[in-house]
Amino acid sequence: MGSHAYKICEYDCWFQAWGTPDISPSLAGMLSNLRIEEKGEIIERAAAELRRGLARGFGISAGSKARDQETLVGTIEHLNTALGLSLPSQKPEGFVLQVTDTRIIVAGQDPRGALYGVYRLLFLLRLGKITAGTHIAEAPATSYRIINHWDNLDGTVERGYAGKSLFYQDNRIKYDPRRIEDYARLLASIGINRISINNANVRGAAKGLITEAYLPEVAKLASIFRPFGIRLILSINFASPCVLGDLAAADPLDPAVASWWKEQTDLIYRAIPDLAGFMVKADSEFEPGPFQYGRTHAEGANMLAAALRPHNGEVFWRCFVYNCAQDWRDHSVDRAKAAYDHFMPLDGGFDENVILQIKFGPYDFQVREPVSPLFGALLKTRHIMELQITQEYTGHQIDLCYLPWLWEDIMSFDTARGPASRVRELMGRSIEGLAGVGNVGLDQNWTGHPLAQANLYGYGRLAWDPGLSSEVIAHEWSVLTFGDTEVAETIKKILLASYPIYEKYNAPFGICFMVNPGIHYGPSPEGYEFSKWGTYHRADRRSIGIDRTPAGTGYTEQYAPQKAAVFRDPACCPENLILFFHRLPYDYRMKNGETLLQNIYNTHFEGYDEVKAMIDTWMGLKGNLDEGIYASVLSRMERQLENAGEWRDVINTYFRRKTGIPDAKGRVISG
Ligand code: GCV
Repeated sequence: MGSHAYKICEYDCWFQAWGTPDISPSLAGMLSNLRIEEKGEIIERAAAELRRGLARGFGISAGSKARDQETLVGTIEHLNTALGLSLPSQKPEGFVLQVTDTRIIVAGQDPRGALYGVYRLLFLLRLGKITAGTHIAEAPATSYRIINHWDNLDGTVERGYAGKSLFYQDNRIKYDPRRIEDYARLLASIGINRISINNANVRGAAKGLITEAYLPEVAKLASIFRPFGIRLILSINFASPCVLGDLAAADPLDPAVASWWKEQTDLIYRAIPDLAGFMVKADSEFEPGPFQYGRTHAEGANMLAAALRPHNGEVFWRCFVYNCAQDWRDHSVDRAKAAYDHFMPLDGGFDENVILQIKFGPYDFQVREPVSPLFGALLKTRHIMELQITQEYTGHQIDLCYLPWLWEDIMSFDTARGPASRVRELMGRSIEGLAGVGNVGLDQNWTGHPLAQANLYGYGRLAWDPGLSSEVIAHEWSVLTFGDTEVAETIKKILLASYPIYEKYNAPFGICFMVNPGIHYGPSPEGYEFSKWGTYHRADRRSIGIDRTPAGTGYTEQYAPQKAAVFRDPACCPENLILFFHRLPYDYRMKNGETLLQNIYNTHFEGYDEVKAMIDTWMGLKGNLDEGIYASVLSRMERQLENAGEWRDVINTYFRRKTGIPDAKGRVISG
């Protein structure tokens, strides 16, 4: 096995000191002579990023002596006018990357495009994909490539597993500006262009973030992200006119409320003129919203949209709206139907600067749930898809779970509404982008689990190009992080195996929510069964699952007819989702000829064994990998094994007790 060529620095993520093995003298010659004549915050940042990347990454120090070899960076318009080039125009934020025998040109459609082109040049250099003759024209498929922080002003991070908040401490905005700049670099390098900096649950001091008490500090943060092409979003509390102002109610149709928001929004934009807008979690999990006043979500969102419109701001209105005070005895309510039921009737009723933010599935970032039926169905309302990069239900960044594997599956989902109706084909058309709940914190390596950096990297790459496979992303990330070595190849394989392994020892076949309530780590088969949250499986001694066909809750009918027909029929329904859609007896025959129960036993035994095998593979890397990373991953994998063992034993025992049926293969399941 080859050894790594350089000392890996976890903090640097996918920007390592790569060295120059793959760079020919002629490329090095061109790269050491940069010509960047354009002025402007982002273009100048692009120039600085190229200089920095070349120096730190490849040891090439770029001077600016005129020679017959050079690298040009600028906007297409500038380069065409100033240098008489005839570069073709690209889509917004796109770029052209051209390499001849004497010249490298990185030309952006706009300054952001040039910045993205610079990062692509650096990464492609490392991936060994730049040669004389390279000609790349690229633009992001989507306009909205957002990271959502669920950071609280006291410094905690809701569902954060990588240390405290990057932005806050003790109800103050407090951060290390160098670190924020490094974060902005990481994000811009994968194409992120917007970031919300506070929790969707706007509680406590965070309610005041939009007031003069905090705005000057928010503005300073915005100015660190700005040169990287990243605009801030603020999460707001719908009841602000009452909480911050002196109004008795926050009724969106009350002119006094609308004018309160207008004034407050004007004030906010005086501090941050390029704020991207507000994110709103309304009428959800105890957050206030328009329902309190008998108003619709369109009425609520449009009122805020009116205040934002003069500033080119937008409302990111979340569709995570459901009854979180359900009676578990009541079988007539199905939480899975909530988002579609609430928002589909409002299609066409939202203003142009309202963007609905829809979780990828109908529940809540479960390990396996179907894609929300709103995608493909909403035709007259702007919307984006929300993913979770932080591993709330996928192992808390203790267990290894490479999320692009799941996201590739989501992108492949065919909504069956018209031609080219796969999610990846809708991206950049009806689905205008992605919002991902971030996975970083103050941990030195950003993500807690060193390999969870791949999830952040993968998220950005997929928002940029939804057609990328999880394998390509894993390859890029592994090589950029670990070098082009056998170590990187092994780590790539470990990543690609990790999601199916996690899924095997988790809640079986799309049943969802068998986690410990509240914390959402570790098994508790009935943890949510008799609670108000609306996520039940109703296992008894014969059967398990909710019938979501027309004979049951009718959720299947929210999909296009062709899709509904697939989900309706257990014989056609994808087996990894079969318990999401159907109530089945334990002796139901799965495609492999074994019963549902036996499949549950099998997958849980296998999941545990596969974690063990993964640890063996990891241990095979000892000596060939940075000792610190090796040890920190190994210690997490050992905790993962414990977790997988807990899942295996709790789930298998639960079903063994319910059914009285032993494992057909005679393996030990506790009594
Ligand atoms: C920000 C889930 C999480 C909550 C989160 C919520 C949301 O319910 O458990 O922590 O709150 O989703 O997306 O708003």
